[in-house]
Amino acid sequence: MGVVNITDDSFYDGGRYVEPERAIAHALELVEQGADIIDLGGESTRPGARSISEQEELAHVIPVLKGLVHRVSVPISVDTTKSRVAEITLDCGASIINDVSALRQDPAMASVVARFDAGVVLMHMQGSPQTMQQSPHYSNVVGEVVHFFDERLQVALRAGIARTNIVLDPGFGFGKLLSHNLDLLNGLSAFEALNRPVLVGLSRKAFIGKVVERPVEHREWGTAAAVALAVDRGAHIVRVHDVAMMIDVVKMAAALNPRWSSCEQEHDA
Ligand code: HH2
Repeated sequence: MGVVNITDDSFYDGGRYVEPERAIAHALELVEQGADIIDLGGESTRPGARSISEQEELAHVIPVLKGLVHRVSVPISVDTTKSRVAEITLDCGASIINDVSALRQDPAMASVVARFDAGVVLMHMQGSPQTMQQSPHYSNVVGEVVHFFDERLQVALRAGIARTNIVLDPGFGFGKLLSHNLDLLNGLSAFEALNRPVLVGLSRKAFIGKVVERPVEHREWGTAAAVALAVDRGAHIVRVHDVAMMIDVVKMAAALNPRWSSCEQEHDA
């Protein structure tokens, strides 16, 4: 999943793709590089980010979505917590809603996703983007995130979302200290029990910066190591800024793990 943030304050690419033509060109480039999904974001979720209105978010996302939808064959996902943004973007051709609040922020979100029969990413976060890094606390982060997914899956299913449309994401960096992020990455295979694809968003995140002691623009090697381990531990989808680089990392990590290499052989057969 290649990330395109149409914002001025995203933690890595903020300000680069605010003009629709630039965002469209970047998304086309990511598809060319091998992205299987494009994730469009109109509002930053970085710690302390300013909330924006529905109108502002739509003004960021819609021109880019409209410019892309007939030019790419990969599914387009929209990173939003607002049901009205979901509804309008799904109507304009998006097919996945990436909701970092896991359907909790907007009570109408679940029914919109169900009505469009859309894909949905349910991400774990402790707190909200405004408060999440103030004092994250867990006694067993992996167990608590599994429990959260159990509960959110029930909510999604009760709202009429098909089980096969749901992807789970432990939410790296969202209300987590370094040790929590490392425990989640180490324990990623625990999510297999939930029988849904697992998405990880590790790309250039602050916890990687803490380990490698580098600013955001020099975290690609740290990201590569984390992505390789995530694939080895069962991640099905990796959300990244640097598709060209990470596609080789994913291919190599997948080739080394019988779980993924046997999938490939089935496809080849
Ligand atoms: N991370 C970010 C945003 N959206 N969605 C999912 N499902 N998982 C993630 O880990 C995730 C996400 C943060 O990254 P980015 O979009 O690059 O930054 P910003 O939120 O500042 O726009």
